[in-house]
Amino acid sequence: MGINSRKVVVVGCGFVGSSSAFALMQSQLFSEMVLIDADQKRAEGEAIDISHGMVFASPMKIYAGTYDDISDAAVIVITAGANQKPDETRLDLIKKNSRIMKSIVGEIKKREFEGILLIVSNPVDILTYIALKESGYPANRVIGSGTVLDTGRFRYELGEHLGVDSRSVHAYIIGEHGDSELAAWSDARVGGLPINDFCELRGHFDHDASMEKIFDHVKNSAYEIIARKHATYYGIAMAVCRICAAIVRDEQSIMPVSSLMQGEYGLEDVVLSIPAVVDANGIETVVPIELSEKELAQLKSSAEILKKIIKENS
Ligand code: 6V0
Repeated sequence: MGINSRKVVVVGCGFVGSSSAFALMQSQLFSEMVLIDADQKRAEGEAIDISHGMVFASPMKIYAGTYDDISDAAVIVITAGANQKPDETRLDLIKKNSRIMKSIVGEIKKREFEGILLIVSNPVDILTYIALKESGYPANRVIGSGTVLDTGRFRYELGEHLGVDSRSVHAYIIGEHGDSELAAWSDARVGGLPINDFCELRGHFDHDASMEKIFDHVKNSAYEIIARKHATYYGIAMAVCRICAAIVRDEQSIMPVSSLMQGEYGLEDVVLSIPAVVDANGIETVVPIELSEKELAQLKSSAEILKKIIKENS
């Protein structure tokens, strides 16, 4: 059937799916958007509501559809599944959401879909691994949103701390999108300067304490938001939009999506986030940035945690 590069599908129209759809409508990246949810009425309501914003953005077709509408889509964004309740970790969602992911990928697989699967539901690394195995698609076509959001939060926090535009901060959160993630401090730069040099330029000298505080904020921000408003969705919606842009514009942008490790850092058969070049084919190549010994050990331990969970649940 071929790919219509201006068509996107969002499966799951809860907080994350509807916010992503709303952001995608405003982004003007697509001319057709299909919304699918187990609760068909919910998908219909979101499609109508979001369509009413179109006159203030630009024209496109938005409708609640079925899996028969997916075949020519460039990207299918999957956000279906339970979200974290206060005091739940992302990994607590595994049983419910892996069942949902398998059923959705089963439906997709029955059709001739040749585009990119973008997994957002949590635990995102495990569910991306499941989607990859269930679909049988090549690894470049199955991507998780991974630590793109966490990295956005990290750059935001660093930007605030240093009084600099967060877009001038180049620093990554890598590993699991969850409790075992880590900050790749040794690679972090601001405007080309190693991060500690930029900190000193701004009068900050207590690096260890600041690094710990900033990383804690980033790692715990989902918990902080959920404790206050029971879900997180705007940040991830923008991250979804950013990843879709890299795909449909064939941008070759570097972002820490989660993807299958194939020997990088000695890791195999596990999905987690390290920076990767993202283009129309999904993952063009991963970019194994240089890590300190401590960071490498943390990354390996994050991979072990994910592998153990995959093993326990397969
Ligand atoms: P929500 O508001 O409960 O929405 C979930 C939606 O999924 C509901 O509308 C359900 O009807 C629908 N759904 C359930 N089963 C199916 C199915 N089989 N087919 C189609 N639709 C189905 O949850 P929310 O939108 O808040 O969260 C969705 C997922 O995103 C959760 O797993 C979150 O943990 C995850 N998030 C991931 C983030 C990331 O960075 N990757 C960030 C925030 C949330």
